[in-house]
Amino acid sequence: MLVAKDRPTTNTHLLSWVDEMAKLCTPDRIYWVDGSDEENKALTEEAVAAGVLIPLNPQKRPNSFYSRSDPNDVARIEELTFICTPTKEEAGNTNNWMSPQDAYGRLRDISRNAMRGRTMYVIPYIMGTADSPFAMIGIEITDSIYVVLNMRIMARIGKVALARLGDSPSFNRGMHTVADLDPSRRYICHFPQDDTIWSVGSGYGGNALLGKKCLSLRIASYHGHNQGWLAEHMMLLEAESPEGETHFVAGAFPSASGKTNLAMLVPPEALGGWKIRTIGDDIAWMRVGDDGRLYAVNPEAGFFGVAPGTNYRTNPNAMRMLEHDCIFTNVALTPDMDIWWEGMDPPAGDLIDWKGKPWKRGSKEPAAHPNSRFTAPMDNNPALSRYAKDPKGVPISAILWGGRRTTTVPLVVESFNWTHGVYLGATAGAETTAAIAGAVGRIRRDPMAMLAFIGYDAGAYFAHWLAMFGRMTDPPKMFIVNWFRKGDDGRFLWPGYGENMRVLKWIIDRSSPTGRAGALETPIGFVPRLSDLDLRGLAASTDAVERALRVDPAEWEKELEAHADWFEKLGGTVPEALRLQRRLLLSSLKATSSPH
Ligand code: OXD
Ligand code: MN
Repeated sequence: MLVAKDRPTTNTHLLSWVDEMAKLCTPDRIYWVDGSDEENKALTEEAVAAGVLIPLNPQKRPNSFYSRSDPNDVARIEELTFICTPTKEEAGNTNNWMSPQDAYGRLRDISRNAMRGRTMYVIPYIMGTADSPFAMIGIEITDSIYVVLNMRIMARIGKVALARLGDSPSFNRGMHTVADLDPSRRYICHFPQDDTIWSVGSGYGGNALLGKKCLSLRIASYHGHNQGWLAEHMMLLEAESPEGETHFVAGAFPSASGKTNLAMLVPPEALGGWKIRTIGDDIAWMRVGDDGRLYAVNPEAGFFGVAPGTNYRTNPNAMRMLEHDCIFTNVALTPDMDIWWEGMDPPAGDLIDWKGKPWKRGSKEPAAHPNSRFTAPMDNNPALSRYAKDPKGVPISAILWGGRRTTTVPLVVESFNWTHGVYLGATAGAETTAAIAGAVGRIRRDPMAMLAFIGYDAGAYFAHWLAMFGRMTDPPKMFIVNWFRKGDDGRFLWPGYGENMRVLKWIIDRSSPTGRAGALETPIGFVPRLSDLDLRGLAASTDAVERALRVDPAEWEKELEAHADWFEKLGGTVPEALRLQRRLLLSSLKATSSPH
């Protein structure tokens, strides 16, 4: 058992807040996390002794551990996630709202004595590298050792954060307790004005690792709006062409739609030597640089990715990344204490499923939970970009809005201009996935993949995106991409994964100042013709690719009508420029597709 250390800071703001929380939660002991390797070893041993972590086979997966969450606590819970601003209008129509007074009252009630018999861990952490001018400091208080060990992978924690904080009052206050894991007493509350997060009743990643969705997206987007920058749900990649040119691409995709795979893509050999390297797989903070370009950093230090579907064919870099020093949550276990999930080669024998029950080969129930996860240090990634830790970030040439749509949306569309690009992001849609509790397979609008993460009013967020244009002299181009369109036979029209490099190549060519690739102008944007894509060595039929690229006027008329409902739902703050953009698209679609 680690003993409580002396308080490692003289920061009175921090000390008095920790005292206040300790008085409320009455833990048996308080432990300040220092982030050292010795500490990690001791905490890991403690977690193993407590049964929170199960060591995996050290021959197969050295220094890696397995964890199961409570079966009622396996995903982010959007119904119980709140933005607690003084007025409901500030939170807007896409967020759940509670008044700060009401929320603090409930949270205090649930947290009162919630840590009795437990340790209160205090985790100082930095999102961003310690030397980055854009880094943000948070302190997470938690009673979950699992959270401490995961935060260690996902952020820079301990002494380094306290050193940077010094005596400043400027840090995010993140209070987390698993309490009694009762779903009816589960709240994830954000107080943007107070720079405070309070999460109770859940130990699941996105609800409990407060540096990630809560701070780096919801709270950060609120700061970004006030301060003139963007906090986005985006992967970031470096693409090096065979000629040695480097380009940086950002992509917002809904949860569980392949951001990690895209950021680690292995290009097909037929394309002659492209290289993709990862900067980030989930979050990008973007600011305008002195040269008028948009610069992005990944504030995270690791990857908290969806495990099922990851295999040597879909993402070989991820499989290598997961070979050691990882934590796996809610996957299945093999008899020799290794991990397994759906999408891997069939297991040699029977398994133990994510609930800890025996699982027979061929069983219809999934062995791994569909939202089971790996937590992997960034440095494990064999394709990590040398720019991944660049404190000032990388200049972005192109922004992708990823849909997850089986119909209507072509493989790729380039926007006519910035306003149209923002429109495409604001209306992007997705079929729901297992990363969010609730129905799977329904279409929902997921603007900029930020529906669950905008920390303020969505209309104001769109206006902020529009306004960012005025700050740049060399803005990135914007595109929608959709790897998920299906043919009438229900099969995907585009093979995806590594082959997406062909789409990226077109995007990069379209975004470069010399504009090397051609396109067809359609009423909804520029779409590549078959001959504009490099399809050398592609296994898919050109007929399928053609269908993946098609703009169907009837489908788009319906789509644009549906956008009106969406804007209606968002309310009066949707910028006029986007409403007019919709009407313009619809009118020109009708005008150009009606027979004479
Ligand atoms: C995630 C998510 O965990 O988007 O990254 O849900
Ligand atoms: Mn995400």
